[in-house]
Amino acid sequence: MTIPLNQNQTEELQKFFDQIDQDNNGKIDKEELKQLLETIWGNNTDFDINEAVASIFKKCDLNEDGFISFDELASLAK
Ligand SMILES: [Ca+2]
Ligand SMILES: [Ca+2]
Repeated sequence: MTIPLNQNQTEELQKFFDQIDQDNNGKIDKEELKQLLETIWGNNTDFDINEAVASIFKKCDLNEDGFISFDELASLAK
C-alpha cells in the first residue's frame, strides 16, 4: 500500500530536495548529502558522517546508481 503525498507535501519535499541538490542536476550525490549533514550536525564528532551518508544511501538509493533522485526521496517520505 502506498500513501500518495498531497500537493503541499510534494512541494515541501521538492524545496527540501532543491536545498540539498546544490548543483541542481536533479539528483543528490554523496558529497551533497555529506554537506547537508555537516550543516545539521556542525562539528559534533559524535556522529560519523561518512557512515551516516552510507547508511542513508543504502536506504534511499533504490536503484543503486549512486544518486538519490527526487522519486527515491519521495518514496522514502511516504
Ligand atoms: Ca546534485
Ligand atoms: Ca538512485
